[in-house]
Amino acid sequence: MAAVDVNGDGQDEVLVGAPLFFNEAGGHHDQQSGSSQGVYFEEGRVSIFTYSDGAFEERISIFGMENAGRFGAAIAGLGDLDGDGFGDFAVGAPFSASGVGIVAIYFGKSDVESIQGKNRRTLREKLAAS
Ligand SMILES: [Ca+2]
Ligand SMILES: [Ca+2]
Repeated sequence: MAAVDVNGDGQDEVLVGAPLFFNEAGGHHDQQSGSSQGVYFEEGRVSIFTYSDGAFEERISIFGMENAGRFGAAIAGLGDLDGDGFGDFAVGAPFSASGVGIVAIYFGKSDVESIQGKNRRTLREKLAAS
């Protein structure tokens, strides 16, 4: 869990990781088995909540895209890494990439719903080399 102002409005959003979150594979394809039928796809999830008027609202969930990678096991705010005024954050998936682990970096946006995988960079290669 982490608090990051991802949309730059001066109020922190709350990021909640659910590394054991699973789908009964429907929208996602299991790269390891090559199958997407009848398997539980344990991909992990990070949800971003905004807070206003005394209530939290879930705005978007980001999924790990890899079975049993434990995406969301760690979340860390990075400040404003790229200097665009929106808070950025890193999500760890310690069992992704055949157990090597990846760190995915996401960049904040004014529109919280637009924070997605295309927006992400991974540190997989650097971690694998260390
Ligand atoms: Ca905010
Ligand atoms: Ca930023």
